[in-house]
Amino acid sequence: MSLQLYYFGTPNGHKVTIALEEMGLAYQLHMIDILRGQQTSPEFLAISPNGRIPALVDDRPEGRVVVFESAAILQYLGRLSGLFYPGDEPGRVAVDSWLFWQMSGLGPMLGQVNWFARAARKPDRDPAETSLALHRFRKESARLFAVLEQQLQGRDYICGAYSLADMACWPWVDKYHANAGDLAHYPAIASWRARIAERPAVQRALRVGEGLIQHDASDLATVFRH
Ligand SMILES: N[C@@H](CCC(=O)N[C@@H](CS)C(=O)NCC(=O)O)C(=O)O
Repeated sequence: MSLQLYYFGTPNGHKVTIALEEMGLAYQLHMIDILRGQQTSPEFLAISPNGRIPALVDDRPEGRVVVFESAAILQYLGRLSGLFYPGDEPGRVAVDSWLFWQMSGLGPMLGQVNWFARAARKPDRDPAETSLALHRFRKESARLFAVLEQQLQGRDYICGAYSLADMACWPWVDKYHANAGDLAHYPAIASWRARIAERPAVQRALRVGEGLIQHDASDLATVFRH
């Protein structure tokens, strides 16, 4: 099998399993247990120099392709399959714009809310430090949700037809929408979220790797120690 996915079950990992399942591409799964530090092993860093999942290797007859950064992986799979990534320039640029929006804004902001919310619960943290950070990242998350809500007016999917842009944004919105406030304030996002959740490929994608790794509370304490 030529496609090898290096993966852990987080929103950035789910983007890629959603794309692979939607496109019907066969792949071999390599679990990278980020709660136990496997993302820092020399073997993984040789594939993903930034030490983050996901990463993808494609052994092609003309040479090995190695891709890290989830949006770069989605674009690669879109070009490979010819699916969910328009062939015309205006359509492709629109999908790229929302992919970059997710990578630079939506994902990092929702992720920072998670981090600071956890930090705020620790007794040794300065509450002023965490509350200012939480205020900033929650506010920016809410602003980004308002942008997405506007984009979804009169559209079932972000760029009209279901695309890589939805695959990138959906796992973050699905799991962490509470970081941006009450989803009831964003009815178009709520319907979009439910519409995509019904897709069989998405449901399969979320189950990938299920049960392969067992964790306990001490693993979580390790990853959130800093
Ligand atoms: N911009 C990267 C972010 C990847 C990323 O942050 N991955 C997380 C899991 S969602 C990770 O590997 N974390 C390991 C760590 O923090 O050491 C992408 O979209 O691929």
